[in-house]
Amino acid sequence: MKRLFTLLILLAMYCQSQAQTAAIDPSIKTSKVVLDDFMDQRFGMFIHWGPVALRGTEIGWSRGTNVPTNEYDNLYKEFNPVLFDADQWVKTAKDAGMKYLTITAKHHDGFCLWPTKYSDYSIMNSPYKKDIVGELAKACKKYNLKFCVYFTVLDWHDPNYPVHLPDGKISDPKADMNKFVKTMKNQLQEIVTQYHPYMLWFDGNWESPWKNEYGVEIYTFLKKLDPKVIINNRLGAGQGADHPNLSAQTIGDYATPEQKIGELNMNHPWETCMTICNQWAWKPNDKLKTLKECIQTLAKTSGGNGNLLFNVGPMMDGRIEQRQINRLKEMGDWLNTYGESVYGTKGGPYKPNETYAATRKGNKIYIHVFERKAEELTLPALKGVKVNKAYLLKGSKITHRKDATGAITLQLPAQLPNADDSVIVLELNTNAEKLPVTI
Ligand code: JFZ
Repeated sequence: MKRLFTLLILLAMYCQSQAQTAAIDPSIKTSKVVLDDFMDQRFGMFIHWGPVALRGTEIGWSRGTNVPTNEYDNLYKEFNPVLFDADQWVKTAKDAGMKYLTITAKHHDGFCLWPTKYSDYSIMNSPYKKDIVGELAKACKKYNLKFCVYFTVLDWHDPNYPVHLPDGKISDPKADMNKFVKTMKNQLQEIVTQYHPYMLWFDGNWESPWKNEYGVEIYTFLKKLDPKVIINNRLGAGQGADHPNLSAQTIGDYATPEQKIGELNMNHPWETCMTICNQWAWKPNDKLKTLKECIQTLAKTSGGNGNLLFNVGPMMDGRIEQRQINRLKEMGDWLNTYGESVYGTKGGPYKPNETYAATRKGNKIYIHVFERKAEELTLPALKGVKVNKAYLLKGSKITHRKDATGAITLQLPAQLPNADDSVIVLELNTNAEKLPVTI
């Protein structure tokens, strides 16, 4: 009995020590001030790029599936994107109203877009031989965009990582995860010290070789290099393809719902990543989202208190497709008029729906009206709130009334000024940011 008791105590102590190694020291976690600044940006550009653009198939995932492994792994020998112009990409993002940019420095296929000392499989051994990551970092500085880096956790190309194909099956007994993590740290050190990213976007943490301890180790390592660097929530082990939630145990600073708009959350930061077409990497004739879809996606992410990281896949010659540049510019034009209702706002107090989304700042609520379903739009009651004034953003006055239940009814103009999202401002007698969320 006594022995069993001792055993149980030892077991409990062991479990606790395990839990401690797999948690981050709260004192090194990214501060709220830094994360609030990140969430004020609201809109960024994601870029998935690499030698795979020569085939037009999906980055990483087409290696060993659509494209034979050996062929895929040799594409870099032909990768010569002579029309790559970092200023052009960053200007495209800037003109779209984007405030940050995230480049796949290394995706699951293992190819490095910067001259790393720790792998031969990099841009320096392609015919192009220019530091893509460095050029983008420089251009972002020039145009005042925050520069961010995507870095894969799994690497199907690295012999030290035990999985070599997208099927996730362990195939390599010679692999050595300790060496793999060491290389990862070395490469991240290069990235953080040379390019000073604002944020690091990890991915590929769902395969069995990856352990929470590695995530803690990497997070801690990065925070020593740069206490301010922001880190997404795909660095801990064991999550699936979707990463909508955060908890105290999460290794990372913000949630990353993928290819869907995150749910409204006033408590923790999140960023939806979504493609402008269907594929992350460039695909010829890929289906481009309509301007309506693009703008309403941005309005609904803002309305849910989240950011939108909107992805383009540049072509093999180094250019972003003109039709994508045009679409992004149209978003920028909309933001030129309506940006006040997006940047630096909070989501809510109403949850986004198919007809409208709401954002708020100070004593203002911005109602993003997607559709004129009727002559009037009725919004649920807000307790103790009086609307002093209602008007179209950059436009004329809107007639409004409050009924006995407190519901707010807005008289819509015969035609909404913008076909995709017209914004109505409600000026309140109180701070809108303090209101509880309602439906
Ligand atoms: C991941 C990447 O795999 C993808 O290539 C892209 O970079 C995106 C932003 O993030 O998306 C996933 C992650 C996991 C699965 C599918 C897509 N999965 O487990 O099927």
